[in-house]
Amino acid sequence: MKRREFLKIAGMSIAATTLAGCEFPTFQQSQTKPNIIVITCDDMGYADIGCHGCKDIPTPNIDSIAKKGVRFTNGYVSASVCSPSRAGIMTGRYQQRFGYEYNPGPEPHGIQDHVGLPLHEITLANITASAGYVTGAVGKWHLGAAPHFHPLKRGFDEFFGSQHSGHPYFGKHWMKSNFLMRGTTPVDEKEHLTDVLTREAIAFIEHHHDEPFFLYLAYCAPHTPLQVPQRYQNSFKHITKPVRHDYAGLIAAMDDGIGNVLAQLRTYGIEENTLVFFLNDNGGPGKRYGPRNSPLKAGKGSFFEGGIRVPFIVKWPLRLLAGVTYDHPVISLDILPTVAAVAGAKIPQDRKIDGVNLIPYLTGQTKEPPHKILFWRMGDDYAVRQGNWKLVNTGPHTELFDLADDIAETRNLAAEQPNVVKKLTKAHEAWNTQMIDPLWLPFVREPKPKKDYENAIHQDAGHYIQSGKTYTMTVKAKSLVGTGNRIILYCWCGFWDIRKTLITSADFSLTSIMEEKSISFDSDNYTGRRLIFGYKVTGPSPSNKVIVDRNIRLTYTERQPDPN
Ligand SMILES: [Ca+2]
Repeated sequence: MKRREFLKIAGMSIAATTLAGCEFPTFQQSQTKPNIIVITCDDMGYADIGCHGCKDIPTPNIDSIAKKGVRFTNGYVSASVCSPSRAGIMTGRYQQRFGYEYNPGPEPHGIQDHVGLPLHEITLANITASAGYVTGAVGKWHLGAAPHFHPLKRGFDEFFGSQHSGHPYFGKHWMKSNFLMRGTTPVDEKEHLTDVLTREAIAFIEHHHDEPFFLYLAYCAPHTPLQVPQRYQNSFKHITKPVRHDYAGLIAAMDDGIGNVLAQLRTYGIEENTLVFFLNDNGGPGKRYGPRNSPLKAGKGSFFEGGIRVPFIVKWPLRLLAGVTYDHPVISLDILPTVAAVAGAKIPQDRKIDGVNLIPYLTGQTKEPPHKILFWRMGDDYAVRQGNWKLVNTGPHTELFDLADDIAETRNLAAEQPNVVKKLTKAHEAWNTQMIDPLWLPFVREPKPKKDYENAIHQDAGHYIQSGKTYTMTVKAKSLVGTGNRIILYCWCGFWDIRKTLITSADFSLTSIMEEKSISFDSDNYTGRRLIFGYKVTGPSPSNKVIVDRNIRLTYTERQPDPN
């Protein structure tokens, strides 16, 4: 078959620059088992990598996976939030088959014995281990925090990371159960978490390059908190919006890390026969946190395309073509059967595996689309994709889109196409009967009474607190009339950017003269956390009788050594 003809049939398109000289490698070239690496990132925007058109953040290393492999233009995950998405990746099954519908909540919700990947489920690590692979997980686990859900109990030989959920890049997590660990032993890290995870992935390859290995590398980036490594603080001066600027630093650190991991494969001469998947676990959560999902609609938590269509790329130089795109819909559930086939492992026969082995589709052996239909569900919300039709049901609203010419889901065709709506709804109902009820309900945070200082006027300083410093905030204010009016100054640090912890506050009486008032704190207990500052005026007549100079000064100096 002529190559061009083959590509058309297989639903692939090829970049003009890579067409010349392409030859399909044959399976016989490899007598040894390929190594397998699955790299996930966390909450990245659809439009935030170069091969998806990103202009302001360079991602040459992620792009290099696409240049040397296959990029899925309709690549989906099975959930729009972190943890259920990882349950789908890890099992190759719609996670609703085993009740994994919602994220585990914070303590104590998320550390219960039944909140995690059920023990009867078979993981990617079980599959590869059964074929003689050494297995390692590095990064965010997020498939249960109780001891029996630990990666070492789920088929992995080695683990470095946090078990409960993601982890901040500097400092400790606010949940006691979510510490960094090697195996099960807590570790204390001073470096940026992305660099730490890269270091561990590189070490894993170094230790196991001469045997078949499976590495699951789950970066926490670019999920909040937006704590940027120092070396990228000045790398993105062209990005003026502070949140996007910091987010860019997190992407850059991860992209560089991925570059170092890929370089390690070259160091040992095993790049050609290593299969690498790269994908994001769910859509970007919105511009407020830095990501961009354009041209897709909505983001994390939604079944519009922005929540579930993600960057999804695979390379295996020995077997797959380089620099091509594959346009039929695929889903993260396909990773497990693909990995099983590549590893020469048996697929469990006692359960439904929803994913398919993608290799025959990517090599042209199979010309049909891998999936006739795809489903999503979280609570009462659901979505269905069949061909180019996409049904999205959110509560009482049912919307239908033709993704062929409306990727942004702007034109609801439900009223014009009632038969399509009926057909997809019926398909969803049939699929739904195979799923079970959620094993746990979503965590709902009880609204807490507002603390006094939460009514204060406050501002994000756009600065991460550095160690060994004394920080000072200075405000000028006066009271126009009467006595008793006061100003209270506050410094907070942000954890997940929105959760504030009070560092210090002080209450000052005001006079009729504009005077400076300041508060200071030593930085060491708050290093790496985002500085937020603010003030509140109070007293018998503060509302229009107190003048505060908008020019609030924040300074920091090296802390004076202790005289003792
Ligand atoms: Ca996520």
